[in-house]
Amino acid sequence: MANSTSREHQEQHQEQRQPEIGAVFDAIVVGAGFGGLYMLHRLRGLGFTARVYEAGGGVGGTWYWNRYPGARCDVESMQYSFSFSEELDQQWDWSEKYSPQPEILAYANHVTDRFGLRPDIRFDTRVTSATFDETKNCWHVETDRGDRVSAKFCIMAVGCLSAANRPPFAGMEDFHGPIHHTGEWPHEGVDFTGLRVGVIGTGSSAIQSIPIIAQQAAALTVFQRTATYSVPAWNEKLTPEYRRNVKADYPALRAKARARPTGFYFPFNMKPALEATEEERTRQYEEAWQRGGLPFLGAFGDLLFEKAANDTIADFARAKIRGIVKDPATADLLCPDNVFGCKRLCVDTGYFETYNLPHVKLVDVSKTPIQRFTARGIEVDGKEYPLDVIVCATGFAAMTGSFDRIKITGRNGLTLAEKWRGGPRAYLGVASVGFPNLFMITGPGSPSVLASMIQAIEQHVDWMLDCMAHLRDVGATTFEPIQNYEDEWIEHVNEVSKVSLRSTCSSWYVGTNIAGRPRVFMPYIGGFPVYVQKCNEVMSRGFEGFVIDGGTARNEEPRVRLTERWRVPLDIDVISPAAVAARRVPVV
Ligand code: N01
Repeated sequence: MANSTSREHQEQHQEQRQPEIGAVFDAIVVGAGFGGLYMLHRLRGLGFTARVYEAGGGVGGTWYWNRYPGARCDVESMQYSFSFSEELDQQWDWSEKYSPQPEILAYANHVTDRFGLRPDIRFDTRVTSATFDETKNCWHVETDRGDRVSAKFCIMAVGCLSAANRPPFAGMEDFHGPIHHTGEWPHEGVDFTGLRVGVIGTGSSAIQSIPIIAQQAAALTVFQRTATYSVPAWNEKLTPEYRRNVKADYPALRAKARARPTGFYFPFNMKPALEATEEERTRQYEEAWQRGGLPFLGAFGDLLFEKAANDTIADFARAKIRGIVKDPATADLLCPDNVFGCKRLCVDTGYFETYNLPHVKLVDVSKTPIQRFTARGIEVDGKEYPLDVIVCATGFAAMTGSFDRIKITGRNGLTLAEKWRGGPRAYLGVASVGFPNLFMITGPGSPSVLASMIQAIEQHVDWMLDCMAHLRDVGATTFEPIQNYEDEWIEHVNEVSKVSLRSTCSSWYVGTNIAGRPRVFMPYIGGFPVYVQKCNEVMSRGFEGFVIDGGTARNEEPRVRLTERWRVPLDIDVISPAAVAARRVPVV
């Protein structure tokens, strides 16, 4: 497990450290979540010098910040983990099917120490700006601790869901009690015992935390703007025998996961729901419900493509809610009326059951929004709800918010924020025209949040390292996408999103969870293996679509191929939007 002594020593040392001025590295990495950690490991493995800056006091990214009660992964832990080291896979033991945040954070620390990564990371340090120097072909990076360093490559490992969305509710400053955001939870925890608690939001963070907060609070009021579908996790302790069985053939499981649109493996029924009888559908949904979790969406093959098929799973899920929640009026409010799985599906333990507790109330703020915070609570529709503490489970400025926090300036003084004003633009989601040698791990336009994040991270990092090693081999100075390739990719990302029902509702996938943001479907929904194949092709064609400049630079295949392990057969039989689009299957 994690070496806490070396960590404490390191954190203490960091507090006292002097700013680094003038240091030059091959690569600067922004963020020490899973993306930054794996990037650093690979950079070092290939002999690159690197500095990682991390705003938090430790590694882990999402799992460092999101310490709210009940936080846990909802991709099974034995898949929600790095796959690059078979020894690591064999040595680490996950305790639960969906392991809790402290255990995932311990894993991140374990990986950090096991691979000796900590010395290259500077904690409690937020990168404030990154500026491309067109005369020296390098990036100058500045931090809030006065560091001024430069590097040939700048790598954004800033995460997709890292910039907390704190809606500017009127009167926030008047509220007499604490206000916590789930994504920036106090490290010492929050004791809700005997308190009147208000939770704003009913997304994944709320759904995980509400049942636990309800156990402690004297009264809990949940302010719901949009009802959410949620499937039971049926979380459980993993037995040694289960772990042994998985580990006996771990590489095969990893390979199967890579062939899936989601980047993780679960049983998937190809049959379209609309071809099944009602009885067969109900049986299939019931079985899938009993297995629980995100794989519920694999009950039939057409659920995210055909509205009529989606209606059948939505009806089933609403009936489940009505079967659990005793008060019919509350059950009505909790029943979503949008497309099932359109917003990110939630996975819960006892969420709907919580509303049967006498001290838990649901307040609908869909038609009459939260008016203001008062000194003593929250006011909605002229009524004040008295509260001692407020939890904002209001989500994130997804995909681009963490880029927006850094002033990233490319060629001709153009900032990334300016370029992305109408929506993010990046070729393959890895790099953007006008920003040479800047890589984005799980950037917008890549599968990222629609795949298992750690697999998506590993594939991106491996691709980027093959690329960087090639640039070094040929003595190239810059690497940058070509405009029409970037444009075509963005067009493809948009086109393929229309094939899926996921693009039809308001959600953070399209940026509309926050007023004023452009509506653009940001992740690539074509399916993980489809995307991987595209990345492999681009590389095999000598980085087609990129300009490689300087030295003896050639657009040719790289010598180093970390990406070999990502060459999986394209499982076209598994329905993904790209597969559907390729076959021209008609969809709603
Ligand atoms: O955030 P969200 P989250 N007034 O955006 C509401 C991942 N994750 O932190 O739907 C009132 O989903 C908002 O309402 P609406 C996962 O990918 C994973 O919960 O916009 N309400 C919504 O109900 C997830 O999808 C896990 O109408 C307001 C809620 O706040 C993503 O992170 C666990 C409001 C925000 O929900 C984000 O999840 C946690 C306002 N002004 C998170 N503004 C796992 O299980 C917002 N809301 C692995």
